[in-house]
Amino acid sequence: MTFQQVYGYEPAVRYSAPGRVNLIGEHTDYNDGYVLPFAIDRRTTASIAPRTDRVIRVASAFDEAGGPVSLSLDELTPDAMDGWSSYVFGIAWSLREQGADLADKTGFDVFIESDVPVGAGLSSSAAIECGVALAFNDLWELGLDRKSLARVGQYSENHAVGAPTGIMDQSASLLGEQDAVVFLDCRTLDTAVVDLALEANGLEVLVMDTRVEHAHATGGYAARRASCEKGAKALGVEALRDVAVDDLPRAQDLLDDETFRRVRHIVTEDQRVLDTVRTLREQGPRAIGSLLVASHESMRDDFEISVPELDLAVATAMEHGAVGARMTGGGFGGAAIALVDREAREAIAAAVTTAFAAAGYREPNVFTVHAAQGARRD
Ligand code: GAF
Repeated sequence: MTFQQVYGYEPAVRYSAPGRVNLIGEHTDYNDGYVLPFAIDRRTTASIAPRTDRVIRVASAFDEAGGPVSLSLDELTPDAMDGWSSYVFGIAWSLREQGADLADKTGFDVFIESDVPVGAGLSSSAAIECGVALAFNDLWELGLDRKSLARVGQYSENHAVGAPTGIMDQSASLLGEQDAVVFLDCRTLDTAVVDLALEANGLEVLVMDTRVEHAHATGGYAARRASCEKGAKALGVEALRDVAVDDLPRAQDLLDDETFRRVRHIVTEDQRVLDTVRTLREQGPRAIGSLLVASHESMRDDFEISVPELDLAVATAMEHGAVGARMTGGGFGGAAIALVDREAREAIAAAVTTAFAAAGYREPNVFTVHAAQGARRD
């Protein structure tokens, strides 16, 4: 299915935006903390043509129902949207909610294609949101910068799609740069681009998608967020970002065991992000392996968002010589990453696949990713 096949004419413009891998800094974004993601070389493309009325029509290559779904700019409310098309309509709604005047704007025909795997924890949803946000911002001449567009995407995800997520994924998709990670302070939205230098060091990042499906609109993600808010309140801070590693003994006295372990993950993870940035700058990527592994252990034992498949992928990669490995993204399924020597890639991928078969798990999808440029007009 193509734009031409759905709408009967050619699109005027194409915008694309990438998925992301988070190198380290998990669940720290909604605690006003630090994250270190990178945009990947898997992208979503939005082909678009302006219309003369106020209707937005949306279709996609992956929607088996085929025909476009329509919504007028005058009917935009979260209740009027459902399914994957709310990732597109939600952006128009969110732009308006964030103050854009759409009163004299006209709509678009939109067609979405993507090679970001869905449900793998690689932010296929943020890739749609960010490509569409950049396109609508340009075509409607709204003049928002990329950090504001990340907020628009997060607002849509939170209130139109209904997942209580942070700002990391949209920031990575909009601000990513080739061969670099995005160091983001989620309180101030200050960013620094940090060289990843994988190629110069003979390294690659392997994604090990467990194909265990997760959904952040329900369940564990929201529960973890609530635990963090409970911990911050009990400790009298605005957000867990304001708790230092040295404050943890006092926190342990004040909190129940489960809340304390959630807090400990966030506080130590923020520190690991800072340590990873310093290590990358001073020593290069080969020196960050133990930080990645410590992050995984903290998510497995303290934050309890891993699953046996993710633990097996990480353990097998490490046993077969990975420099470091950890689950990436929100957890409860999805993917782990391993930092590996280029020459060891095939052997580690094969070992993970063999270990999954031996454990009776679904065959994992193992592939290499590179740090790529963020959202752009193609
Ligand atoms: C998901 C969310 F969308 C992000 O905001 C972030 O919280 C992540 O899980 C965990 O670090 O990807």
